[in-house]
Amino acid sequence: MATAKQTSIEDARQDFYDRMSPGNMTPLWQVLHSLVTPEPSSTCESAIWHYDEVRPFIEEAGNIITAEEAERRVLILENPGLRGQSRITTSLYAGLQLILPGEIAPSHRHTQSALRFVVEGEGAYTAVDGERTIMREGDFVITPTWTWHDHGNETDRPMVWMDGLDIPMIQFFDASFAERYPEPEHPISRPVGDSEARYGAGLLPDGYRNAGPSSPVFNYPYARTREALEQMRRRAEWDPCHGLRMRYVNPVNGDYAMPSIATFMQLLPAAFETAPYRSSDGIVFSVVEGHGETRIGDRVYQWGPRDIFVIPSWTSYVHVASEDAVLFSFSDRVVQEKLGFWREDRSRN
Ligand code: GTQ
Repeated sequence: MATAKQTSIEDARQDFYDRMSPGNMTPLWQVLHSLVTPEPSSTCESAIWHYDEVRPFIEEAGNIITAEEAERRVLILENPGLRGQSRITTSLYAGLQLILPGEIAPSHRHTQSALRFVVEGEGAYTAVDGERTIMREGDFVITPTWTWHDHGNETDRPMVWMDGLDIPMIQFFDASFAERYPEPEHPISRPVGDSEARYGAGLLPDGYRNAGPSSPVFNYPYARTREALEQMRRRAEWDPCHGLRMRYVNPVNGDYAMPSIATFMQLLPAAFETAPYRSSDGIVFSVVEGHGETRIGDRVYQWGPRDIFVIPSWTSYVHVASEDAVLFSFSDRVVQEKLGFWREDRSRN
C-alpha cells in the first residue's frame, strides 16, 4: 500500500503533468521505455494469405468494379496486428492487383515507389515512363518514385500481381505527391525491351550516367532469375539461413533495385531446413515454386505456390522446403542499412 508521502508525490507529479499538458508538453520518463526499447517491439504479427482462399475475393472484385473506376483494383493485405492502417509490415504496404482482359489501369505518378511481383497470368503489361514491359509469372517489375505508370491487359486471361509499396514510409515523412495523367495511357516513346537491352544485359551504353536512385532496368524476368539459381545450385554453397539467395540489383552501382525496398529471390532445395534467423526488417514472402513450411516464433505456416506470408521484425524463423522451393521476398532492409541500424542474428543455431 502506498504511504501518504508516496501518494502526495504521485499527486504532485500528476498535477505537474496536468499543468504542462495544455502547453503541449509531456514528461519523457513516463514513456521512455516504450520509446527506446531494448529490442524491436511492435504489434506487427506473422500471417499468411493462402492464394486459394484469396483468389475468389479477387475474382469478385473484378465483378464489382472496373480497373478504370477503381484506378487500381487492389485488395490490400493488411497485417492482422495493424488493421486499418493499409500495411503489411510497419513500414510497407502490399496488395493483390487484378487486371482483366481489355482493361487499363490509368496512368498516374506518385512519390511512392512500387514493385510488382507477378503471381498469376501472363502477357499484361506495365508501362513506365513510356515503355511497356510484358509481364509473366515470377517477374519482378519496378515503378520508381515519380515515374508515370499504367497497366493494361491485351490478352484474354486475367492477371494478378502483388504490389509492394513504401506507402507507410511516405506517410511517415508526410511527403506524398500524386497526379493523374490527362489520358488513360502515357504516350509510348520506347519499344518493348529497350531498357532490358540497354541496362540489363551486363552492358551499359558507353558514357551512361544515371543520377536517379532506382535501377534503370524495370523488369527482372523470372526466366533469367530461375536460370541463375539453377546454374548456381550446382556448386551447392548453401547459406545455412537462406539456402541460395540472390539480391536484385541496380546494375549501375550494385545497389538494391530501389532505394526504399530491398528485394530477393532464393532457392531452397528439397528437404532443406534453414537455421534460425532473425533481422530487424519485417519481411514479406511470395512463394513462386514448391511447398514447405515456415516456423515463425511459435507459429507454423504451410505454404505452396502463390501464397504470401509476412515475418515481423526480429522474430526468429525457419523455412523447411518439402520440395525444391523458390521464394521472392521484400523488406525495408535497404533503408535500415543506409541509415546504419540494420541488424541480423544468426547466433541461435
Ligand atoms: O499500381 O500504381 O497497390 O498507386 C497501390 C497504389 C498500386 C499502382 C497499389 C498504387 C498502385
